Amino acid sequence: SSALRRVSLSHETHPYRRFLTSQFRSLQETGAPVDIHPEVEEALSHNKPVVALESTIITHGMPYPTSIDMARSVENTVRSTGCIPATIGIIDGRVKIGLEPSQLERLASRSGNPLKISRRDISAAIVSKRDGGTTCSSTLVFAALAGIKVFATGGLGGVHRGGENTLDVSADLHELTRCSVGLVCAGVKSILDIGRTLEYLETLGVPVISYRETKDFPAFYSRKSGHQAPWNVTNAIDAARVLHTHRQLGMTNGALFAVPIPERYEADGAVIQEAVELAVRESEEFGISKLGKEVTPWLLKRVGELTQGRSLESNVALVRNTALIGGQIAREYANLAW
Ligand code: PSU
Ligand code: MN
Repeated sequence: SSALRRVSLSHETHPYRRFLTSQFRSLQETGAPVDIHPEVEEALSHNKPVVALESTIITHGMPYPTSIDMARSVENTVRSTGCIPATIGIIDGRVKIGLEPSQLERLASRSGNPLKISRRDISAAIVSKRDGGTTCSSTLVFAALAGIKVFATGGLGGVHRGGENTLDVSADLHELTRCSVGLVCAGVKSILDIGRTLEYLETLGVPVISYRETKDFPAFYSRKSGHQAPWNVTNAIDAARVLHTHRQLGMTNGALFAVPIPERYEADGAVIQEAVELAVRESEEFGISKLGKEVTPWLLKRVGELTQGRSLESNVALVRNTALIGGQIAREYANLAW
């Protein structure tokens, strides 16, 4: 029918579709070592919503088998919102945008000895045919490359405590200035200097938006950090509109949406906070805080030990929550015209 023809025609001529087609073509032409999962490619080319997910949280952020259970359940949460999940990682020197179940298992079990891959590591790790979990920074790179608009995870990296001296500032922050992706997370962990992280994001011009009734910026395990975000939104439509407006105005950087952990985990938050303080002190005492990329995984592991797994339970819950909100935002975004 003519109505159908119109739909498919407008589909082919849709600027987003054209953009993706050229992107895919140039990826193929350069022989880039990137495999976009057929389900993800199908969704992207029909302007169906996709949510990107990172994999350092799987390889270095949680112990096995919690990691694989979390990875699967978060993908299911994304599906429950009507979106397609694209967990991003590196397998045998190829970037996977959307992992097969066996590849997810391979990363989680660490059978291929995966590296923690941030932006700086990407190309050398590929040439060395390594496996890798992608951090927020490298996941942002690949989400943007594929044209995925929303990326959900637990915690963004940030300015480490003492960062004013050590210059240990996560590459995640700077990456948000390069990639036009909405990153949905539960704030930044209190293993970091949250105030300085927000200052740095302000300097970089990254929009920071609390996803709640107030501007309170959440602190991962607890709903409040004591710091304020400059903005808040209370629903997925407004969040999608912010991303959309940003793009309409030609601004090519990303935005950060911070969703507080569900209320029932708030009590655990206080207990976990004590463990965080102890772990940070230990990391300074043992010299861990000088070990670069090892610092964050060490602190995450130590907090898990000190809380006998309670931090892990909260962690899984908050990632599922951000995936749910991320899916809702991605769905609303797909309803907005380019
Ligand atoms: N915070 C968490 N869990 C994590 C990470 C951060 O609560 O798994 C991971 C994310 O992949 C993040 C990375 O992008 O650590 C930041 O590491 P670094 O501080 O080395 O930049
Ligand atoms: Mn660092």
